[in-house]
Amino acid sequence: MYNPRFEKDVFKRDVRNNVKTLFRKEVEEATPQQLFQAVSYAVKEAIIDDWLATQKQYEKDDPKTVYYMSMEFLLGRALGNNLINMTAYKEVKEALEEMGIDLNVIEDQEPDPALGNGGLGRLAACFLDSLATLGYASYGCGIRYRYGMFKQKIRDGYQVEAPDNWLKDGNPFELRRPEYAKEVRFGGNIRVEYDETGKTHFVQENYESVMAIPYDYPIVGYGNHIVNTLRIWDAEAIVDFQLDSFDRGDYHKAVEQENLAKNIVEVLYPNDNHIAGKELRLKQQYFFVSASIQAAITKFKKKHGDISKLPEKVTFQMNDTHPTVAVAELMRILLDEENLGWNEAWDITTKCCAYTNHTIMAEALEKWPINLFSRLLPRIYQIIQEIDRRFVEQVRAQYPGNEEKVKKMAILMDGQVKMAHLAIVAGYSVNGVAKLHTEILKNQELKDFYQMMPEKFNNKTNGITQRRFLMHANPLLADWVTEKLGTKEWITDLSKMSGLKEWLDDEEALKEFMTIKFKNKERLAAYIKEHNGVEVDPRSIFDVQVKRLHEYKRQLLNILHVMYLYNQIKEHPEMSFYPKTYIFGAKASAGYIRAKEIIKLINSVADVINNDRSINGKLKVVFIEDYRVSNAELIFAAADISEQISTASKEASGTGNMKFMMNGAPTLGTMDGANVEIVDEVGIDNAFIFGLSADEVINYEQNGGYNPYDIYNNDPDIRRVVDQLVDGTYANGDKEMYRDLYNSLLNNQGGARADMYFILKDFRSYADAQARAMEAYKDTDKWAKMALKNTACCGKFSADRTIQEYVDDIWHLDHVVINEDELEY
Ligand code: H2P
Repeated sequence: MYNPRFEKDVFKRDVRNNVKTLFRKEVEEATPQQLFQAVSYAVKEAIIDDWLATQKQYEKDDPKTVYYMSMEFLLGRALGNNLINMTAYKEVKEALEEMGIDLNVIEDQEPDPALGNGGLGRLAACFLDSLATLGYASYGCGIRYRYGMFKQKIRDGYQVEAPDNWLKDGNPFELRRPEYAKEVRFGGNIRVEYDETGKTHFVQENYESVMAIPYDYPIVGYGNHIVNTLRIWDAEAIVDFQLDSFDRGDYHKAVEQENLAKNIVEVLYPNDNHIAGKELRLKQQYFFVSASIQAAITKFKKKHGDISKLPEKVTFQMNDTHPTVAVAELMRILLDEENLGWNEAWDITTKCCAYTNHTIMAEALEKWPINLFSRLLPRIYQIIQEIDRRFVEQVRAQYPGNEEKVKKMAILMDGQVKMAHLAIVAGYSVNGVAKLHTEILKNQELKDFYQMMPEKFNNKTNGITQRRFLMHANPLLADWVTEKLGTKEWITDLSKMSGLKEWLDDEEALKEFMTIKFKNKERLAAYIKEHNGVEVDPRSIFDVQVKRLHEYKRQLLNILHVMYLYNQIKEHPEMSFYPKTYIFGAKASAGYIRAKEIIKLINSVADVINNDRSINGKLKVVFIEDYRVSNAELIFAAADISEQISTASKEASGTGNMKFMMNGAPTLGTMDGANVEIVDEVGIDNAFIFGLSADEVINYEQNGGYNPYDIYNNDPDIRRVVDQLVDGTYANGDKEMYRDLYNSLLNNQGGARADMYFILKDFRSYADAQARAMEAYKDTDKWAKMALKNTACCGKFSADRTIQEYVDDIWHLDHVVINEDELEY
């Protein structure tokens, strides 16, 4: 362990002591879960020393700090990752082995903290890892949901949601910090008061409030002793008030306060790219934003006093529009508590807040009904009204007589508060998450804003952390990379991976590379056998699509194509066919009916195909239950082909695509999101690209779509597959089970165009790409080269690169170094 204080014997003693004090047991009697706790507390010991050292260094250097505000942090398990970043994984594994404990088994005891849905939340987690590793002061700010993302069970092919009680055994890594609690107020009314100088004061009355209690979670940087903090907030009823109420016999009010507190942090909304517009969600947003900003200001003032200097030391990055009330909350504090005038407060706010857009999906655009918003956040609403009034004035001044512009750009319009508009107007930076996405924002979605304030717009292509998604997920490959490069530098500088290109023509190296892939496929096959009871052949092509289930991500296209292949094999048993295993993993939002139908369809197709002995196991379909960070790590390492098949223009970036690439799986995908940049890096010959371009899609959309019957009527293979949705083939004779999917492909329904996501339109070109991939795989040497080329070209897609760009262009943070010699432990 890099921690100078670490000694194997001390560590072992700590583990033993922990087992004793926590559970009154000997190591030999402890359950794996108890051992996980004991080991984690021993690791935490070491982390705490560096955490303290980091705080001291920050105290001394006084660096500028980014507060990364996010409703979601999809962390995944901490133990293994912490050990990797402490450069202690192998030592600890060894120490535990000597005690008869298997670290892998222990790691499997940790619940996945799933405080996020998909890419957006996982990105936030990768960013924290990179910020710590690069030595930048940062806080992640979020919510300590009592229940994270639900656990998915598949029953009879259907998704069933079970609560994720991730805290039931306690969380060894977190720290409760009641000394930093903040009160957050909701509702009531605003009374205007004038003081003796005639100055106006706004006083919130008759409100309900809760106490926000922070829980700090260490974010360990790689090998640099930096430990940053993820601060997630829990809610508690305000005790004094409660007692007081009891005294007055106001039992009801006290119970209400309790309930308010309990409800706010109860559960993560399981919607991905879709906003349900529930009042509780707005409460959650204001709750964590208000607490985080109050805490940031308290911290700043303690050190600096002069609030006008805030932008020099603090920046708030809003991860999507979810935390956008931050803008108004900061204004409220500056106006009402710091007593600044509007202009000064606005000047500070617009130098402190920046916004990241993650999607152009219309259903993800956050708009709140004004009546709900103003009732819940009366003072915040007043402030937004004033921001809007001044902004609309500006629009009118710049575009005289153009009321169309005002309609399109105002923050308050048609009875709604438009959060993206607020974020753009108040933010000093607006960024998209991949080149193509940022261009679409500038030229389509946010065109009016781009024209008015082009200087705010910039691109920050997403990235992922190689520490988790290569080192931890794929230790065999990680070691091989280190050996071939002759250095470990890639761990903190992923551009070094390009050195692997030297081995592209080395037969021996290619063989080793593919042997590692094979071992990882065996590992995944064992997992599938254990969890699905399905036998899959690691020699078959593992073709993988794992991500949230969403129509635009087009899992339906994938499974329809599998149905097509199955028809082909049945019809032409003699045709040349390389055995394939199609692997899916996806959660659907609980209320997203069509997404759930698609899950059922995948499982039904799996059932039919996997049980058809006549095809000799040429084709298998597996739906991995409860896709989450921990099993994702196994899956990425084992994939041969990475399916990234969203309708072009719809996937802002994607980050799974990068994880597959890093682990040596070529992309089979559309020119969408970061796929475009992946192809730029790896070359078009090392990917399988198909389908409409973003421009073509947008063009069709602007002209009312296309007619899927043209395809259905003219392509018998496609027609057959579509008909199989309603002829009972995959539904035990039930012709209605998939009628809705069938209709969605062929018929306009209410507001929705037939085949909105161009599945039939792209089908042929997808099938061609699939065929090309299979041909390529048959040529083992060529394939190995292609796979290695993907790993060798993944350098750009490190979150370290992304974060450095945020630092250089948006945040302007100071780099902090902890000198090992000065550590006091
Ligand atoms: C979203 C986008 C992805 C993007 C990610 C991170 C919202 O993720 O759709 O394209 O890569 O943010 O910027 P997801 O759909 O997985 O929740």
